[in-house]
Amino acid sequence: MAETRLTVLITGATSGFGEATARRFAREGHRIVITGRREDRLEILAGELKTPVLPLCFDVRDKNEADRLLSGIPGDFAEIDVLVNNAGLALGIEKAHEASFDDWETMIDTNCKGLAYVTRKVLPGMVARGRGHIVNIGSIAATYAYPGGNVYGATKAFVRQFSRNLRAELAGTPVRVTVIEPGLAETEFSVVRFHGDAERAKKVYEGTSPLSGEDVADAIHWAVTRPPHVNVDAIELMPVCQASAGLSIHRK
Ligand code: NDP
Ligand code: 8X3
Repeated sequence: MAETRLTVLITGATSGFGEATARRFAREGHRIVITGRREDRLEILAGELKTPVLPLCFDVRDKNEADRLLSGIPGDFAEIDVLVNNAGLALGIEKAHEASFDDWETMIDTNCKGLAYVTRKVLPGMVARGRGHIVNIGSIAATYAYPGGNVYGATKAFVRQFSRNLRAELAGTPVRVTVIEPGLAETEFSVVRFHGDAERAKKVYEGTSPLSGEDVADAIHWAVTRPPHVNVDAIELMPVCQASAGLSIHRK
């Protein structure tokens, strides 16, 4: 049992970083609210975590449903101490002039608008209670451009700047804000990006030692467990096999 039991809400806990983060905090006895669209996975995870767990099945793009469920969080779970805004996705790797606009809209609606809805809903309680920590999951794609990164990278730049602005606005309150920006990590991310093509997704990680969900959960956990006067503003982490390669020059 943790010395201080926190209530931790993690969006997108049905796989990858979110699931690993739920398991990490649950191991220490914290109360966990897990969310995602796949109800079966939420139920299975809730059954496996040996700590109080509340599964909330909703799509972060659905503002009304997010409002309804987050307003109705019962009893002990209602006072969120830590919000991990993790739900998100990349769709497609085509260059901008060939990419699907539907994919772009889905990324903007999920990674920007969904994250903003959940934050707007949870943040007032944190400020009123005088405690709380928002951890936003950005990406190295916010900083480093790559072909096919177009709107995905831009949504993650939104996440980074939104996090910085929250920090600026919350100075003077005890509420903390962190943005975590991972690089190559093997989760279901690439299967989703390639619209379910698991073979193509596997190739992304061939010959590499990518980050795992647990590596990112570890960074989140570290940021959250610093002393209350310490705000970890940002963490950028990559696997050792990855590095920013700088600018490219196209020659005729
Ligand atoms: P996964 O695909 O494994 O997990 C994504 C999670 O987000 C799932 O639980 C999914 O749940 C949830 N999710 C997606 N869309 C929605 C939605 N509309 N409503 C609610 N939940 C949603 O990928 P990762 O764990 O890798 O990704 C987690 C975050 O990390 C994302 O924001 C991603 O952009 C970011 N990231 C990933 C990197 C990587 O290389 N893997 C690197 C840097 C950042 P469900 O489908 O059940 O709704
Ligand atoms: C995921 C990392 O480099 O595939 O955010 O965009 S990358």
